[in-house]
Amino acid sequence: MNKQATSNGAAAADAAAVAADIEAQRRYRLAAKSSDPQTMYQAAAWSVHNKLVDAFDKTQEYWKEKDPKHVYYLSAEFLMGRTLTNAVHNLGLEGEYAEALKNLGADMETVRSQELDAALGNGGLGRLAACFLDSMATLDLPGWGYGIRYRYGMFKQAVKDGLQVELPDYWLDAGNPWEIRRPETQFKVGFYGSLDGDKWTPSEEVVAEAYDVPIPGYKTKTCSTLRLWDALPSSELDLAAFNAGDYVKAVELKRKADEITAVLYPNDATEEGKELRLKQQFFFVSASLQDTIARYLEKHSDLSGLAEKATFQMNDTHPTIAVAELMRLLIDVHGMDSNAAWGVTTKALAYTNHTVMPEALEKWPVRVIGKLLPRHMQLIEQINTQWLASIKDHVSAKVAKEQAAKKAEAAAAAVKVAAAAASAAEGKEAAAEEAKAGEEVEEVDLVAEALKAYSIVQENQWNKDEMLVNMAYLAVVGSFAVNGVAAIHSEIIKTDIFPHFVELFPQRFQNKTNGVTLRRWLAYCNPELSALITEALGTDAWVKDATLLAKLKPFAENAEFRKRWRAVKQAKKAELAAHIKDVTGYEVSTNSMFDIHVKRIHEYKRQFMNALSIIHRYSEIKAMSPEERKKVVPRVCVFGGKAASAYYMAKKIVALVLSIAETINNDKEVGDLLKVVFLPNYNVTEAELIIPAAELSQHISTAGTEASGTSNMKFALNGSFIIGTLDGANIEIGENTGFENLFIFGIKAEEINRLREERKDFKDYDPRFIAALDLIKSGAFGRPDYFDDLVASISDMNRGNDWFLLANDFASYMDAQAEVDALYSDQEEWTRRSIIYTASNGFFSSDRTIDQYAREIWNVQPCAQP
Ligand code: 26M
Repeated sequence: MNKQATSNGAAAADAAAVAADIEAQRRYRLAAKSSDPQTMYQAAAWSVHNKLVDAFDKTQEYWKEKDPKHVYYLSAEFLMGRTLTNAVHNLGLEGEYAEALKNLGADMETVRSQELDAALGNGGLGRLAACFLDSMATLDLPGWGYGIRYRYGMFKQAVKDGLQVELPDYWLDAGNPWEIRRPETQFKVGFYGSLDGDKWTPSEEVVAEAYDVPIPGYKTKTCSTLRLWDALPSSELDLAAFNAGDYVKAVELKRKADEITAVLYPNDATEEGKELRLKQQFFFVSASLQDTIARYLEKHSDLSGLAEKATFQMNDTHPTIAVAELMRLLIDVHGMDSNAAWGVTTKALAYTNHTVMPEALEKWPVRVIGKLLPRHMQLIEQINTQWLASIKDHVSAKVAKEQAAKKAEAAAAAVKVAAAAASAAEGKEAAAEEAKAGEEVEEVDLVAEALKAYSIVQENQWNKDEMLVNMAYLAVVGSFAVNGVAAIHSEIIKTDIFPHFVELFPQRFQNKTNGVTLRRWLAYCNPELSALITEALGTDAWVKDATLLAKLKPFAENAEFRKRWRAVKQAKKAELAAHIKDVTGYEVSTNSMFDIHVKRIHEYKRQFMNALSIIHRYSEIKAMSPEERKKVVPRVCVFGGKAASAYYMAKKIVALVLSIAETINNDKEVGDLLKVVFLPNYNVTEAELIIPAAELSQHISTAGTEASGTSNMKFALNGSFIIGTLDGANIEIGENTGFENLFIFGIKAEEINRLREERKDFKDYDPRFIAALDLIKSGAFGRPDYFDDLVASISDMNRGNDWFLLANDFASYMDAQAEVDALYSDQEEWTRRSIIYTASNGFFSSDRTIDQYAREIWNVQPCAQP
């Protein structure tokens, strides 16, 4: 957007100043003479760092003085990606930096590509947190992110011998110019130890030290912070050990502290129940709460009004130990009585749910919490006891009502039976007596039984000897607001996950449909399309006001505009094609349709179903005459995504895609009609290259399983069509874009329970589905044995039994694919609708999402410097 800025005198002067600054950084901070790309990246980054520090200091001073209410976004993950160009863009200095680097003999593209991704997150949830930070700053909302400074982020995925291998992501290797270490901001965090009454003496203690990552808003002075905690050995214990001459113990303390922030757990759906993970969660939550309380007490004399100045938004259940920790801090450290503390806690905390997958819902064994955090386990038991007591009347009434209904039914039935046997009068009497018998005793048991459904502490259904803390229940009880992340998902959590809680407080449950930042996901990852949009609208104001994108709609009817739109897509496809050649060696034609399926690999996301549809397409092409082949719409099917290292089936899915790619791409008969590519190491930076090049993108989860999805929004905003199910935010994208513009297929969420029960016999499945599986089994793609378990998971009644219903959806998926091909053959119409996608989906800007959170949950107002 600042491209033209360099042509005027002021900007040229600015560029000269920037160049001088970069030079100074190289000379004095790096003491480097070389101008290799890495050095130039470091020098440029440090110069941007300084500008961010200025903006950051001013913002934080201003907020300190004004003391507005803040939101604190507690998240175990922030998937930030690269910072340099994004920060430069948000500072409005793109032209200046490009010019300055040019004058120094470097070029922006080469320099920018030196930066390693900050991948402190798994996928959707972590990237959402990063988009939210960008929007909070852009909207001038007083808000901080709080998380963990992992030294190893999400693993790097490489492909070796046709399989995924995981490599450590030591992202801090070359230093991190985007953080400010705060040795003056430290808090102690204790673990283990013993309880004497309610007095806890931890036996292990570490120090949390803050690192601030400045978050610049777009075209605003506001620069907020992401505060990440590192763990150090507690200096007192450390010194004591050294003084006692116990060198080994001192080193051991250091190792224990290091371990806490060493690595991000690379699971995005399965709960492992590892003690270290709970330690991480408590570590960052405790430090963040202590930090907030300390700042609050600088301005206020007691903590009773904390919730008027702070909301803590819990990003999934990962920070849910905050419910107990805030209670502990208020009661044990600040002397508040427990009722008052509960009042403050439940006014300060809010919880976002991101999944309905049972295996992802965190349940920590009482034993594990009790050992690591004995005082917290005691508090959770107390919270639970009080909670169950407070709802006992409600539950008794409910049970009594249900019993009365049952009795009336039973009595009516008895009357019928008796009437048939003897006289009606005798029958009635007998029925009434029967109903009375043992009634009192029974009802007490029934209430106790019914209360179990509301209990935060519950039996492990797989192991009756173990009790678990249901962290989602703790979050719901401890929060004033609970939200899902798309309309359908917010309904499903009410009916399937928390129905008992909805009964008690329906107002607590809300929806906040996810969004993505248009800065990173349109303006900056697709500058060509952005320039075209800006030219058409006559302003770049859409970058901050996404509703303006709607004004693009009339341009869809303009043939000249469509031609230019197509040209941009072609250019982005060419960039991706070059990248594909680079990393996989495969040559793909930019005349083919670019069909993209990128996201974490998971059975519920059904990459396997896409692979089967490709196998079917391949078989069809193979069976065609040369004449028929001329009518085939050529496709490049691109996959990307990481499989959690211990996720057996997901790894097989990656292997399958790699195998079919090898067979199909080397089949001369097929040529450009079909290519399959697995792009390794899908991450934020790869996404920025892939998404703008997409023409079709796949969001094909089993209805009711994908909470929202956020890449679907990014693709839609970049003019890519969606083939997908009625799941997550696909539904709202359909409402905004017009369902006629999406390729929707498959069953509906409300059908899945029924379908799971009345499964067809395998031999009655769609023959194309069976044939595709047979081709895998035949060894057509190599390694038939290796894929046995994968094939069995969707075809064997005794092994998985197609839990995600691929077979049910396959036929309608293929129909939708046929529609895709038909429409693609009409490039004018395709392009027209592509423009409609971009024009229709401004709603999915995270600015809108954050504005809704601020108004409807946080009650936080913008606080911009004049
Ligand atoms: C849990 C325990 C131990 C280790 C890791 C985890 C864990 C980490 C991340 C579990 C789930 C995690 O992320 C889930 C996630 O990314 N959910 C996605 O959230 C997006 C943002 O709301 C939604 O768009 C996606 O639909 C949803 O799958």
